[in-house]
Amino acid sequence: MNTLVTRRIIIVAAMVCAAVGCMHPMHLLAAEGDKSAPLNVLFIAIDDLNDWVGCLGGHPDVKTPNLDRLAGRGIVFTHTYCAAPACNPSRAALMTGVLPSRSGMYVNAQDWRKNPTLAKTTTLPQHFMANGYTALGSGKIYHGSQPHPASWDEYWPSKTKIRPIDPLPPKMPWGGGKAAQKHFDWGPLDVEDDEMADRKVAAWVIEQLKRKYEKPFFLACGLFRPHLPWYVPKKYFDMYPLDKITLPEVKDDDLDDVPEAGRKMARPWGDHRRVVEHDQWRKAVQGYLASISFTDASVGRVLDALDASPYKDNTLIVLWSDHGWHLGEKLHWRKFALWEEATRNGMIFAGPGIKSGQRCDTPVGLIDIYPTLVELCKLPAKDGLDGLSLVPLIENPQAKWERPALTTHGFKNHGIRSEKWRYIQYADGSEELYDHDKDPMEWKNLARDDKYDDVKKKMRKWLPKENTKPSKMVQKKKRGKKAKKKK
Ligand SMILES: [Ca+2]
Ligand SMILES: [Ca+2]
Repeated sequence: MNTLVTRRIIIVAAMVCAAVGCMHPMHLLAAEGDKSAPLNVLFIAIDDLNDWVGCLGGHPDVKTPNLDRLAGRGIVFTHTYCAAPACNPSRAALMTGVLPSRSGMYVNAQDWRKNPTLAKTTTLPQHFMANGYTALGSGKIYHGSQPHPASWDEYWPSKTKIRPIDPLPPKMPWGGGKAAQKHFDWGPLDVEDDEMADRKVAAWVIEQLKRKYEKPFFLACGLFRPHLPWYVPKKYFDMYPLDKITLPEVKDDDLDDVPEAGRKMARPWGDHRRVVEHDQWRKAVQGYLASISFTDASVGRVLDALDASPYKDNTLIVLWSDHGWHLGEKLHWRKFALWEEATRNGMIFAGPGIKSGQRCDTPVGLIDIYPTLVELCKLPAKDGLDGLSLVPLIENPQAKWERPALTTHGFKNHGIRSEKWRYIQYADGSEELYDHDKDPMEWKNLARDDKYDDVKKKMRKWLPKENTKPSKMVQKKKRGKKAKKKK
């Protein structure tokens, strides 16, 4: 209850603050170093990056000096979980502050902009614009095919085209065809870094850091890699020699104690079988690692540009990835599941007022970014946000935090992560329970052991009270013969 009380005090304080007009007059902005001047925001999004980051400890081989450097100058939340393990619903939730269970926005095939609840919300950059900021950005912030022009004053390449096209290898390295499954492919590119779309996005962001602004800025930089396909310049592949790659630890019978609903999410007969049959596992891990290091270098360039800019000391940095990724764990690939690998990702805050070199291991959510930025930038509190401001944890990473992290994948399928437990409940009522103190790989499902009934009961308390039916799909899903017969 303490957290709730504290939060209420913070909200009331923020409301009083807004009411008496302690918003910063914009002309103060020119005065660099003025502690009362509003902070700029550098908002860096990375696509599909799981915990394979040096400072998160998810993979022994990965090299991410720039992400680690950023973590070192602020606070890294080592256990951050997405609201949904897919690009579109995760980003829609983060940018609107509304959980999938409340909005009914669950999967990539829905248009978040036409969702009845989300269409009416004020997005995070819109809230900043409404409070005196210039919002500008480039790259993937919302789902690629669903940009949101109303969120930005300026966007590059344009408000409807979010990024340039990436170079491709002359032929698909994995030989193409059915085995590679379109973008489920990897291999080195014989191009310079600057030819990559992410580098063009970063270069545009860097140019914006050289400009003069009338107002404080909210500057978004959306980096696409390590999203598939894992085509990046060869030097990043060379960082990870094939014979020295560490593969994830996988138990072949891991799905035996997982309910049917979970096995359907894992689809072991799909990607995993293909990867193993074609002897691609090692190469795939190499491609993912190479893509991570490529993005790490992009982040480094942007950080260097910020440090060389007049905004070095009055800009708050937040960096996040939209969800995790499996590379064979639970015989599963990609996201689209409720286990640790698909749901965990990194999140870093750094900048004025944030102590450097901090780590917080408390499970929190990407959903918490909206209220946290609002509080850190002293904007008026925003109603209707499902996240909690993480400021108490930024101030004291050991602070008591009651609420576990919630991830939802499709209607009524939920995963709840506390410090010790992961509890999953699928729409059909079937369950999983893992003890992270003893079983960080989530190999042993304890849900059927009545010894854990109390634990399950406590975890169920955090399931969403409402489950909104999915809003309309963009494309009609292909229906199987069975569904047709029923009609
Ligand atoms: Ca993604
Ligand atoms: Ca198992």
